[in-house]
Amino acid sequence: MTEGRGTGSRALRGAAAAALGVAVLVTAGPGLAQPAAADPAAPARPAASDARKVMELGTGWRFLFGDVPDSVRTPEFDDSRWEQVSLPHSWNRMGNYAPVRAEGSDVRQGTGWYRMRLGEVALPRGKRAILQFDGVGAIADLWVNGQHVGQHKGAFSRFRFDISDHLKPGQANIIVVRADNSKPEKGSSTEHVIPLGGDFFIHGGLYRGVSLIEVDAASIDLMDHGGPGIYVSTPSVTPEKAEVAVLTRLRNSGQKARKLAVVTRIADADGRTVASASGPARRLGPGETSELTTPLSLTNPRLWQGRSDPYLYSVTVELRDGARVIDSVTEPLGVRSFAWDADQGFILNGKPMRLHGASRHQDWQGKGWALTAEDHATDMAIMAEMGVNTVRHAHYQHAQEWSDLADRNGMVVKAELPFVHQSAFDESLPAPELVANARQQLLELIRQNYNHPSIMLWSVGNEIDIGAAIAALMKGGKGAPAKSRDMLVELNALAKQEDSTRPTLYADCCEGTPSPLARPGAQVLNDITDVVGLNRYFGWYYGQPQDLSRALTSLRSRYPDRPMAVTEYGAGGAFSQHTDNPLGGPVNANGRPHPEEFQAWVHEQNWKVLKQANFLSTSWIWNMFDFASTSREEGEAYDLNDKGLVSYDRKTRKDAFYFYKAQWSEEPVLHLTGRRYIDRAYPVLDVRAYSNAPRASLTVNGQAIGTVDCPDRICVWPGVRLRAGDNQIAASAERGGKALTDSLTWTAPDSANGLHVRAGHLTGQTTSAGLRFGSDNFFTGGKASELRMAGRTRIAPSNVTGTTDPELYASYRQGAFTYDLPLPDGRWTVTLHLFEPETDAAKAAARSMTVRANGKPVLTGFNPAKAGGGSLKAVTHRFDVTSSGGLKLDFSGGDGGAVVSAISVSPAR
Ligand code: GCB
Repeated sequence: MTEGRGTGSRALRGAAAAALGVAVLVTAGPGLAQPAAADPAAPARPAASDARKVMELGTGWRFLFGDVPDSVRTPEFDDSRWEQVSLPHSWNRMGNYAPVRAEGSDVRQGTGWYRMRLGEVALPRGKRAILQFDGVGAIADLWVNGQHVGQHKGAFSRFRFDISDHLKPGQANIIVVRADNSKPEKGSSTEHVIPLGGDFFIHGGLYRGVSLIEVDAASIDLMDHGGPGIYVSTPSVTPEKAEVAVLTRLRNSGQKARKLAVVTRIADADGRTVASASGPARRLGPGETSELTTPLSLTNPRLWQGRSDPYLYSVTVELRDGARVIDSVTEPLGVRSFAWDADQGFILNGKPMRLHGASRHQDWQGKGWALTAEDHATDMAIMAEMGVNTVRHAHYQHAQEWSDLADRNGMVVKAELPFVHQSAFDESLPAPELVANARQQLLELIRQNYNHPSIMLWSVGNEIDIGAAIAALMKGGKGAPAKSRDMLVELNALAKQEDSTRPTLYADCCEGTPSPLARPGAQVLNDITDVVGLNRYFGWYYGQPQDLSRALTSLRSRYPDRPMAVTEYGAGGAFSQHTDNPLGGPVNANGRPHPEEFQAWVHEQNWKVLKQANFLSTSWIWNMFDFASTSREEGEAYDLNDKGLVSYDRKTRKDAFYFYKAQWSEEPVLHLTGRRYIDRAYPVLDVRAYSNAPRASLTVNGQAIGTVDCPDRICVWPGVRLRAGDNQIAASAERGGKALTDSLTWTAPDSANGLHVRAGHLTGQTTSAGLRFGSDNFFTGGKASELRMAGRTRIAPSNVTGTTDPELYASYRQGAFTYDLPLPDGRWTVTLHLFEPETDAAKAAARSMTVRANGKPVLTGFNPAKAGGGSLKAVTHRFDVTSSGGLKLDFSGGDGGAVVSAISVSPAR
């Protein structure tokens, strides 16, 4: 399937659309000076024309959350005691790195009221006043001078109201806005506003800008679903020639007919006109709208080449009434062709290009959704630093500033409709009002973002059946699957009707996965859109990372003709939770802990599979930044989804960030992992670094450890022994003639004190007696299990009795396995912490364990239930051994296998 070569003009809409005529073509050609490279830091948009005046209404607002009397809408109302705020503003704040909700959090859902005294607006004759809102969470109602002007439903799109007839000449004008982010549920105001659910919080308020636009009554249409009124496409692009089509939509809101002409101009990045066209004046009657398409062409165009050369032209359309320019709009133009292909993946300007990306949510710690232009720029800089070349807008329309940045930075973007999680509150069909709202938000998404060259996919839904699947799971597997297919089919058709130049995608949660949410009998949704999007969490919510490969291959054979993308994959990562070995135990994905090293491991393993799946067009990491979600208590955080590679405040990059930076960035990278795991549990460990250098060298306390190759951009120095106390770890490498170094300090325990291993668990534990156990490590074989991982956010406590430390017995390693403990030579006392996890009496009675230390049996035919007086009773077994070249403990035990919860080795007395 080849896209990006559409007809270039959207179908004319509505009977009132009387084409003004096709303009005269003037082309400027190759003789022109080469345009300069696009500057990613250049201002967001060319200045507004003289003909249209834009006034930002960023300051002077008064705000109150909650119930207010009806008189609040009237000009006379006294708001002097309300809080003074400036935009962007939201009352919501949440998400912190602590196990409880932080004091300053604000998770209120309901109505927030904003009032502003506009002052006198001297609207010249023949002009209109348009109030523009760039984004209000989630339903906005506007009153001007006490009169209700209109309502907009949808938290992410721009909308405008013509307030001309509500303004009072010669007096102050009072604007009142009600922003409503009530929780969507049956009977609520947001019952029929997408999204009905999702793993993110809909922040309330005027969280983007508001502006007042003064424009001629005859203008480039400002009332086209919040769109710019001009729509630029490139029906054909070759290195020699680009055909450009500019659809302009005009509106005459005045009382009399006008004769209007349109002049369309393409300028290069230096502002030089490289093509222009003007058409004859045509009549536009009062109240009429009209569309015309202007074809232009560029000879030897400089192509928009993704991150390597995101060259931008601009298109300016001027509207003229006689000799007067009465309106003008400038939009970006990136000349490119692209395709999403089932076999070759993504193709840009005729060449296959490997895309690798991450998703981004629009919230920041302490700010919620109220982001400034600098915040957006910071996010983009961090993503660019990591080497991302494609961004998924999770899960809704992002700010124009952000998409402008994506254009200028050469990111390939998947833009998204916020149709997420569910299509009804129960098993019903979606309500017609909900479908209508989704259609409205889709039209807004497409028209408002049509001109961003970075956007190359429209996502029309994300896991829209998962809400019903979760509900069914909670009812013990009973409950019908969602009935969302027809709605998705309808939205997909609408997207294609609106924009023939970009394909559509749906992001599916479950088909063919071992997820408990893969419902038998669920409607198939992956055959609807052009591109199949897969949110796949192998190694996190289910399965092992390497299982991803088989899952992708099998879905590819099910959908052989459809391009495929992994729309999500990832793992949570906490800054203060660590593991000595990511294979040591199962992770509690929906709870705690989320060791940072485990997150990095899941990414290493997933990327290994994704990198080799050449048919995939792209993959997007979930997620670039930690983001707010009030349904979460996980890792070290509250109200946060901790799958970000970067902290919520953007200040700290997790290890996994550097893994990808080493994979993707052109910059030389050398990063020692585990820099936050300072106080180590073990004095012997594998030192690891991520680097795009071919090899790297390590010193510990100034002593050379060695030089290793860095296959897959991972350098490992195995079994490095640290001294007691502080250790200086330093790595060095060279890439492209550039010397790289990285260093950190770790504190290690004294190896003379032995080793203490918590079996079957990802993190360590300090006992009530103060003995510190590291996480499970030094093992081969066996299976790690944890007692009752239950609960979405909490682990039930261990109910093993007969010990002052039941948590030590909450996990165990089971089966036939070996521990190779790197102990110094000497005489040791080994304590095995054991119990019988099996509550079935016959099975418990059948267990018969044997343990050998350096080949010699130290326990034979041992039955933990018998020794402890029943199942779930702690027992310890102690013996002395002499180690030479380490201590090897072999565990075996017939069918039921051996079981051990902890191994403690201390110097023999
Ligand atoms: C998903 C959802 C996304 C969640 C994510 C998670 O599949 O699409 O909204 O945030 O999983 O972290 O569970």
